[in-house]
Amino acid sequence: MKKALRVILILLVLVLISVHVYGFFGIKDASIEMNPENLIVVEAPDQTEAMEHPDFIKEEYVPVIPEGTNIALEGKATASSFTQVYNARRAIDGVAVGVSYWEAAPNSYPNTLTVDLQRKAPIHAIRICLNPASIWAKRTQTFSVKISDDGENFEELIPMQQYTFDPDRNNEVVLEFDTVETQFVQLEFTENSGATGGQVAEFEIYSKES
Ligand SMILES: [Ca+2]
Repeated sequence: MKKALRVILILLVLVLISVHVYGFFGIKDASIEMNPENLIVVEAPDQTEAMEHPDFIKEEYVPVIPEGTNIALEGKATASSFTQVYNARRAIDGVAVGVSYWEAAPNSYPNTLTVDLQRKAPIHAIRICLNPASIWAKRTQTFSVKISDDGENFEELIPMQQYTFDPDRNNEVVLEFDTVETQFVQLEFTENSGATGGQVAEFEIYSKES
């Protein structure tokens, strides 16, 4: 009888140990964790939708190219002054990017930039460009437009006004007017909020008669 009791006790201890060990290794718990039904999936916000929000979209700007031909490319440019290497020729070389621009000597207003078209021609628009890169931050420049047949006696075509050059709008200012015949076109600058003198990367003068 004692022997039977000892066997029962041993079996009971073995059962308890096996349950304990089974639980100790957590096999049951691991299987629960691996079940996809028990996973909590946290979804990231939809970034595409967020980036398409109107507050994050820049209006696409299409550069304004006047009708006709830019005849300034055939002309000769002079200026009242220039700084470093930024001479007047750089304003009519057809390149608006990089360092191809004219800049007047510091604090020497008024500054003039003049193009001799080499002949009298009908013109109806001018386009003044700065480098369109965003490093050329938004600025204002105040200038007038004058014309002349002899390069000495100028008459005002467009009065002195302040214009905004904005890299989000190609850093360009386009002025259109009734066709006039002239050989010389001059810009006279009195202010530039982004530098100490007038700056022009391209001074384009448009004619429908090339
Ligand atoms: Ca240029």
